[in-house]
Amino acid sequence: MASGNGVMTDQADRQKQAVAVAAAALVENGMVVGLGTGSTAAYMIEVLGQRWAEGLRFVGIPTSERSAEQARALGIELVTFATHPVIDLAIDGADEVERGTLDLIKGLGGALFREKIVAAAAKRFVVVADASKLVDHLGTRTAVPVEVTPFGWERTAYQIEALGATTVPRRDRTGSFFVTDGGNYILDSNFGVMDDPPRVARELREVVGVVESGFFIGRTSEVLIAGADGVTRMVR
Ligand code: ABF
Repeated sequence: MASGNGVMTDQADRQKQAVAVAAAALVENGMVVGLGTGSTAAYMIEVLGQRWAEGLRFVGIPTSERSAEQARALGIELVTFATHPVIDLAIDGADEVERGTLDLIKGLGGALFREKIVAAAAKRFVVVADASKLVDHLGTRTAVPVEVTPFGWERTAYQIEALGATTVPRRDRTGSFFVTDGGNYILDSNFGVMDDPPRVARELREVVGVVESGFFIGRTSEVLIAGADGVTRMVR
């Protein structure tokens, strides 16, 4: 018999699968599709793989090496910005979704920089998440991942702390610095619950050494949220 946690995990997985199916249904023949990262996006790529096998034809731009590998293994054709600088539809997960604005914190999976380039290139940016990610104010559940250059990261951390955060350099399983696909470090920067995330995002952008932050402000077209009662669509 499954443990309490096992039951919760099964339920969360079912919700992620439901939202993945709803998101994958938005993909049409001929589209350029941004392929997100994370467990919800992975379910979505899996469904797209099934649709590809049934004859759907589109091209994908992945947000991480992980998603690229998964898509390639499913036979999905991948392209780059060199030939496809505009994305029709990008679908990605999130760590927090703010109810009123649909602004996001992303990057707990470590792919925030590529994810942001893909979201910025997309005509339509759809977020897939389970109901636990919905918050009234960003900063409720998670710190803000901030990708920084390895050179001078301590100074960059000092400056982020001067903005009111506590920072923790992200480590991998072996205790070494977690290194992003872009070769950078991540500082998980805890600002607490924020009443003005756009201001914090702007201030972070001014810090030398910051490559990108996990704030996705004003970028979301819609959010598909999976809950016990099915999939709910929230539009900005
Ligand atoms: C990516 O994966 C990230 O930006 C976010 O950190 C994470 C969400 O993963 P999951 O769907 O597994 O919660 O989308």
